[in-house]
Amino acid sequence: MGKYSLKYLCVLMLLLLKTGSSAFADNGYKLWLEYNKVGNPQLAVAYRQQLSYVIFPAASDRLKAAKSELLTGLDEMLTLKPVDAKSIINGQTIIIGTPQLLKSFSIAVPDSIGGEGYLIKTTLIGQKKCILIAANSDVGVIYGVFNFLKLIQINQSISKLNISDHPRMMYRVLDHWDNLNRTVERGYAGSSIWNWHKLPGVIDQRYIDYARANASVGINGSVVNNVNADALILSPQYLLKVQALANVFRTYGIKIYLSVKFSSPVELGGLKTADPLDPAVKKWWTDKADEIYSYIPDFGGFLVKANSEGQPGPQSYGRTHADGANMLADALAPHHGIVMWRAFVYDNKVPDDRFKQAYNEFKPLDGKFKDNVIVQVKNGPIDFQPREPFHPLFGAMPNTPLMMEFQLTQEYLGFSTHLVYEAPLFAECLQSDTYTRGKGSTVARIIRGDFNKKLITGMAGVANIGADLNWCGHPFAQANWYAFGRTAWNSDQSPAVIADDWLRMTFTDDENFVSPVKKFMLQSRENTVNYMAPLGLHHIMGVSTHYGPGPWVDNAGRPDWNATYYHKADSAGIGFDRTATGSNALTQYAPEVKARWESLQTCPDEYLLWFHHLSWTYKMSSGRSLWDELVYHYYAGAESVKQMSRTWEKMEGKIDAERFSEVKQLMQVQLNEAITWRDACVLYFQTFSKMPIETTYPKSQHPLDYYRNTKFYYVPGIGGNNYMTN
Ligand code: GCW
Repeated sequence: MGKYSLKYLCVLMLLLLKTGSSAFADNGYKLWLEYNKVGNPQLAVAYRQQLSYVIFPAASDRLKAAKSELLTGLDEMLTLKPVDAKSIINGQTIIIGTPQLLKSFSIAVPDSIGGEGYLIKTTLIGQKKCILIAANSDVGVIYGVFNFLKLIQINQSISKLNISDHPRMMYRVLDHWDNLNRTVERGYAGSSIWNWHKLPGVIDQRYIDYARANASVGINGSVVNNVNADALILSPQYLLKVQALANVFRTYGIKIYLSVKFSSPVELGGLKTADPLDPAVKKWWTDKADEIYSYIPDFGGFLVKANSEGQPGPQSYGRTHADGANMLADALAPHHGIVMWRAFVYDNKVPDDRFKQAYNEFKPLDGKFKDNVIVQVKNGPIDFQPREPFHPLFGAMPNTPLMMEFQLTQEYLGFSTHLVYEAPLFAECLQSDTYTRGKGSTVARIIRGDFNKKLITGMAGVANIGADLNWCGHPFAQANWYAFGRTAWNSDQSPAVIADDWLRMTFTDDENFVSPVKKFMLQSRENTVNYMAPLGLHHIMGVSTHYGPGPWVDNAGRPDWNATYYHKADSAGIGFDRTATGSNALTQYAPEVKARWESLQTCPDEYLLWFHHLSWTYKMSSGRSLWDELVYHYYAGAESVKQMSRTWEKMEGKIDAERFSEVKQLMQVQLNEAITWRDACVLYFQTFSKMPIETTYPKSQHPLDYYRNTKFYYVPGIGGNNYMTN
């Protein structure tokens, strides 16, 4: 091949790569920060014109990071390198900064946007038109820059901007369930991104990109280790590694937190006890906190799982959760750290209904926690099931800050082979009305402190991130990380808007792609509820691995780990009676909520079997019998996956070939697994109902025993050598 033709080919290749041609591969590493070229030529010209000059003197690390992001984004999307300017060129300048810089241009930044908020607006400064990004702090500037870049990513006009935004929640935190040996509990995207062995010496580019991605959606905290914690994390050797991560995160406004094991004073400190009221124990934690802050001056604080699933805790010494949390809070308070104390507790004594335990243990402690403690409550009362009613603790502890805990990793939503967009799940819980402060006291308003301004506020998401090239295992699982950040920032944002932005930023702005794909994203969680656990069924997955269906599980280590404990199917019917004739868990809700869910006239189908045990022939509002309705939902769920994959096939050529093909294959796996869920559950429940499955439905390919006897080896999400099975 001649010299020129080779050069020509290279240039052509580069051009094609730059335009994001769908013929080329994209492994998804860049997440929603793809910074695709702006395809519309007029728009690109207008952007370039308005952004020809930049006034952005960046002195601090954070401002430098913000500036570098801005320049990278503009270069990648517009092939634009704006000229660094000192004065404003009319209509062609973007000016960015905090009050200090903006003072010289006589621009005031309003206090109302707070420490982390920002303004993005078109304005006149000395008769000259320009775009202004302003914030009260460096981190506010970072958020402003990311959101400005987003406008270009989603191809919005920047001619008349007037945006003012700030986070509604103080602590917006990812919880990693990552072990020090790099396994990830309930992780489905490869091993832990934290390479503890190479830390602190080697700073992987991933840590920086992780922090960038978080900052782009306003996440400001990261708990880097599993709540089933290893005491070693507090050893000097590991604290040095944690410090190295903290140094990376700090640039992007992210604080580092650690999960701590309550027995650390014994395991690490050699004390005889971890009793929170013991002076030596208190001293141990106070000294430990001082030591941590000597490494990491802006350390965020501790996350604690205590007296739950075998973890040590204050109750082992006859003390309460408040005693334990407050002791740690005292140790952190001089440094302004916080304690996130989890309410996910259920003890071994097997209560009448696990649903009620957290409320029973925590409600009496309302108002007894120190100001820097926040109680972290899972969205529902059992455990991140495909659908749960909101946790009855929301609204029940008016004098205690409650931090929402959502699970982004899809432990109960099909791991990383099922496309499930979780924003509708978040919204369903957050918009639920607790009625505890009258009509309209939604979960969102409770946790953001609308009814008690003194409280600290926060939201946590159990991370779905691993060392897979695309971070989250499934290309669409990235949307859950993204949506979590956006929701924690402002829980009133609609799942549709978030999905729309994410699709445009991650894949393409092509309406013929965005619109059909957004539609199925919004439907995807309901699909999965349908083929896994419709009508309020819950906890019917495989034992221990939590993979695949396991409605027959009746011999797990504890009664409340059995599926049969929850569905209670028998010849008379199915469902958990939580009304007055049953466990009476409904009394934990406000009277309005209780009344609605306990009456069969008003209880929505979605929650029916959460609260009622009903006969197989019970007549549903659709006119079908309960049995027929159940079967209908299982079949509709699997069918919807088929429809989704048909829509996806039409997307070929609209995005890069690599992610197109990966999603296509994953959808086939999802379909097969959905059919397995459907057939296994329908056949199993039929052994009780003894009622027929309509002949128009496709028959199960296998008998029930086939599903019961199928073993799955090396299911991801469990550490160590635990390779078995259901
Ligand atoms: O649902 C259970 C998970 C455990 C997890 C626990 C928790 C980290 O199966 O793997 O442990 O919840 O939230 O503490």
